[in-house]
Amino acid sequence: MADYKTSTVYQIYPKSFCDSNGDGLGDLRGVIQKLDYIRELGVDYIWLTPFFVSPQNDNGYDVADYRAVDPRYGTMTDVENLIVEAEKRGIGLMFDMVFNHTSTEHEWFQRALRGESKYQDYYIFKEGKPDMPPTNWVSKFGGNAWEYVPHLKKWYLHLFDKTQADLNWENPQVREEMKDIIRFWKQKGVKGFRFDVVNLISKPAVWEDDLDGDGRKFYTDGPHIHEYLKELTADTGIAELITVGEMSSTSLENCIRYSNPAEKELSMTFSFHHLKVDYKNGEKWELQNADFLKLKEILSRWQLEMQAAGGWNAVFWCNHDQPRVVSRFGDDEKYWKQSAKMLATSIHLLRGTPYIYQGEELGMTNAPYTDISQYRDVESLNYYAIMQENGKSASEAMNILHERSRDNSRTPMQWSAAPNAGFSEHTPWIEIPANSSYINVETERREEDSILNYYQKLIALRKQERIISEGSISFSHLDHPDVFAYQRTLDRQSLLVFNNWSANTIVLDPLPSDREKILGNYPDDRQTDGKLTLRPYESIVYRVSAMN
Ligand code: TEU
Repeated sequence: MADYKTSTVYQIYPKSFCDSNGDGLGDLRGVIQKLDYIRELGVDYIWLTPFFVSPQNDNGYDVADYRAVDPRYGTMTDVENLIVEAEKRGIGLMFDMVFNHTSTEHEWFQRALRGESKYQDYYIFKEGKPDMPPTNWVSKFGGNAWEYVPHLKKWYLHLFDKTQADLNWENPQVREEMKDIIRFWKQKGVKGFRFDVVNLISKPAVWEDDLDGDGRKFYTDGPHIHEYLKELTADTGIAELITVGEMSSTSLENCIRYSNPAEKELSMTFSFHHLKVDYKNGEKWELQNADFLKLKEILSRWQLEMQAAGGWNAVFWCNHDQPRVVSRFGDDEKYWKQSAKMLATSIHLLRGTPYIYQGEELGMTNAPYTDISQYRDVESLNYYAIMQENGKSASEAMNILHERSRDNSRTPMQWSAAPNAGFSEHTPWIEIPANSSYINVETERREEDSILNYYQKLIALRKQERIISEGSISFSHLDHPDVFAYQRTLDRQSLLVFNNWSANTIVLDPLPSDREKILGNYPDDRQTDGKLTLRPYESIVYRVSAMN
């Protein structure tokens, strides 16, 4: 498989990708049916979100059997066929390992409930009184992070939903179980692993209240996290594969350690600080306009410090938890096409491995839902109630959901203008936006200037230009209110990347005379008297002899 520095990863949320058996749910055979489309994109890996046996309280991030395929998605034979068929097309599969917690329907947790102490020690159970949780920590899905089990007279920890019980990684038997799960899928030909909230697995030795927060300071990038990752990687041989850790509320210092090859932990990390610049006071459920200067500060700092220290970023805007980037940071109406392409250019030429979330390459938008009954996500439904308990009106809560809900990225993939966007012959499990009439694969394949065709050019460019995967990076115009600009340099050449994040027309400094335009999201290159003019949401990439 391709080296992760020249690769692009395509994320598939199977429940919303393609329904092959007409039940309204996407499935693994649907993914197999679309492999030629994915190959046409030019990507190297598919990150498949969990399809393992699960009660689906968190759409599969509540795993009840790590080695078995949930019948909703298909069979083990389907998985094996998917791995083989993808490999035939030069595509490796990256599976999603949810190792911070299991579903409370997992056999281990059920045996713990039956009083088996071995399995109680697989989780974080604490004796206590029914009205006194061990700490005041708050679940990331709202409410208490502890659930009381009356017949055991114990609490168990769940950083997410109460049906997602946190595993006790301090227990060597738990670590061995996790390694065996990795070995099981590795020997089936899986070529990569994404580790879900993996920086939360190491819990503190002392359990105490958080007097000024929700408890995350005690378990985020916890005391033994680097030891556990080194052990997991060394004992399973996954250093030869592509691995990425989802790092919730992490630090740059830790991400350097997680991703520097000398540390033998992971290939790269997902961090989310750049995706909180529209969170008011850092709160997801409080809206504010995106702070563009802060976004550039975060992106440039992480790029420069990871470069200096030998770390490696996953670079991305979208995933199954985030709103659609063209609605969030672009303009999904007047400048829909230009801004979607500009956002892609902004991220794909950075130093790191780009991730594309299904439908992002089409410019799919947020869901235009108007009623709470249209939402499905456990986090969204919980916070719809919590926001109103905290004084927001129902319409204010709906407005916030429209901007923040994870369902924005979980509407079905838009394949065509046909009913149900070609996703299914049956009513889909979640509603499809009406704009699937023009935002879809079939339509965009036919359009020379489509967002889809632009993504293909970007993906191909990473393979053609070593300067993108190996070059150094530096930034300019960091204090400009509308422009995100950076330079990539290798040997005697530089790429100059300019992105106008606004509807304003911008005029910048004179350009080197030896410039060669290699990419842009407008059809022509209208430059006058040596200055650089950027039209609304315009991106331009020039090759020049190395800037000093
Ligand atoms: O996400 C963890 C995570 O950081 C997000 O869920 C975030 O906390 C949430 O959206 C609030 O902003 C991973 C998975 O990507 C997510 O789908 C799961 O729900 C979660 O872990 C629990 O497994």
